[in-house]
Amino acid sequence: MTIKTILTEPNKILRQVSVPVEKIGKEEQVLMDDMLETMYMAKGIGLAAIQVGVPKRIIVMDIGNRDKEKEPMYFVNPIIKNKNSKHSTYEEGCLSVPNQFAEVNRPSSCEVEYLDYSGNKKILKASGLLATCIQHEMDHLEGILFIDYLSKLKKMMIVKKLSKQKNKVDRIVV
Ligand code: GNR
Ligand code: NI
Repeated sequence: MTIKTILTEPNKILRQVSVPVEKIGKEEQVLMDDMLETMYMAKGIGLAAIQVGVPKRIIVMDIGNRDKEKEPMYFVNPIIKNKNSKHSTYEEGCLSVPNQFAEVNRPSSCEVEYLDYSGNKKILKASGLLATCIQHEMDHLEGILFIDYLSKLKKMMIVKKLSKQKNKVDRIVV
């Protein structure tokens, strides 16, 4: 398995719309394995393929307790259905927006139809953190980041901070 580099904002690749997977083959399964390992290494609870630079509609998640056994979940070509009209607010973070957190309002529950690791069709009813996380990941497939929901000013401040941070890192590397 391979740890991949997670792309961070600002990066145009993160704004791409990801493409449906036609067939889940070895290549897709290796990608899912690598994504999961990368996500665990970064201490995240979810990761979309575009975050490692691959524009395919693939998501991995594990919202389980970190100390307990791993509970990996794989979503290929997910579709969200029956979004609850009741919303709830979560403090969200994103591995592509490092060290920045903000409250985001989303439907409190939803259903998601998807293919699993082996290509079997599944339907999952999600609520709580699971619902929030799956919607956050679905946004990545459309090129949307949680900071897009914030006020222009808040978003600008975050992007500015991240740009500065990137320049710093570049200087050290160079
Ligand atoms: O690790 C993550 N935590 C998180 C917390 C609240 C809402 C969404 C998330 S997803 C995030 C990992 C990530 O960036 N996935 O795309
Ligand atoms: Ni994210």
